[in-house]
Amino acid sequence: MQRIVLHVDLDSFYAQVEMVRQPELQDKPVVVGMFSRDEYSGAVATANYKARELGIRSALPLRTAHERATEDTVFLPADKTYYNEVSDRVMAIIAEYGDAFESISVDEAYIEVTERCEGNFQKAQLLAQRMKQDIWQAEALTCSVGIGSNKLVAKMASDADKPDGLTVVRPEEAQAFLAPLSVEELYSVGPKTATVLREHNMETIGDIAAAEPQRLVHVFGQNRAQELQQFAQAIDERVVAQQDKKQLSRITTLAEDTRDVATICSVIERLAADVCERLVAHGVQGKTITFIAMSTERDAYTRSQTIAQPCADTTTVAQTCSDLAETFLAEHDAVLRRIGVRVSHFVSSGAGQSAQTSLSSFAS
Ligand code: TTP
Ligand code: MG
Repeated sequence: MQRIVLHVDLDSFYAQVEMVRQPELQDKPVVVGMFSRDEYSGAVATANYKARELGIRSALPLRTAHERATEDTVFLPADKTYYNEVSDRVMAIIAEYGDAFESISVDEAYIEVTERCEGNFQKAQLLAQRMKQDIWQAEALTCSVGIGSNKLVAKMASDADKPDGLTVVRPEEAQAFLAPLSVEELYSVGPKTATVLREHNMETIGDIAAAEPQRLVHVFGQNRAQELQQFAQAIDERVVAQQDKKQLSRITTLAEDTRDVATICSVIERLAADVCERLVAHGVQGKTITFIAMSTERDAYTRSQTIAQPCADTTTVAQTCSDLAETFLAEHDAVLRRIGVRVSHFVSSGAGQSAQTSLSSFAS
């Protein structure tokens, strides 16, 4: 079956999260910095696209960023704890869409979708659209997605159209897609390697792909030469390493915004059944059950309870979660837009089934 990998990269991540948190920043250049003493010392973590137009980028000294800034540019200190929380929620959504899921950083992940999409790129494109929509609905964040026949192509495809892009590179197009890009854009090529390649008159990835192998071996040695040429020819067999799941969750958008307990509990029942089905398939049971609520104001709440005996049965999970929801609604006047059920704190149920079992359900 044709292999299909997706790479997801959130757009100007820290800055975008701040713009969701403070909508009044929406039309302004926003710079998130790692301040050391004050907002003039340290470096830029990231800048939104308006600030990038002013020449402000990641790693630029904040002093220089201030010189380039306009009067309405907003400088904010990085709030990593908060970005990690948002990242965890987004990653949980992305993980639901893959047969295997591997997060690479706070805002980047790969998913393998070969089996789920039956090797069909059209299906992968639809899946990516649904995933982007889901992330948007849940968190009001945009991301750029690349689809390719391996990690290398998927990652380079996600870079090709930012922000909010979706780029599909089919296997037969992969070499032509890479060929015109300059050598430093190739995965694994840093500034040093790029300089050496240029000294040998290789400017583009296409030049590396077409180089006489012996010429590359002479410069880089057998192993590295082969690796470079394979990457340049869009060959990459690195697997998407399934990370140990520490939790399983299912979140859905309610048919209508509501705070009606009966309606919410009936949706919880459905979500709990889905989560428990997957717990069983993974051969695990969980001790902590969480009710996830997102309000029409886009505030997110969680309420958890740890139970005495780990379980994977729908009745217990649904009942515990419904109790949590009921208590939450009694304490809060929030109207809910999305709700979710999460089970975490796993212990093995000894069923002996593989943790690699592919997940068959999509978040809706
Ligand atoms: P990136 O994905 O490299 O950048 P980005 O998401 O801000 O922008 P893009 O739209 O181009 O993807 O990095 C993710 C986050 O990591 C970024 O928002 C802030 C943080 N970061 C730093 O703190 N320092 C850095 O030098 C870089 C590159 C990123
Ligand atoms: Mg990013």
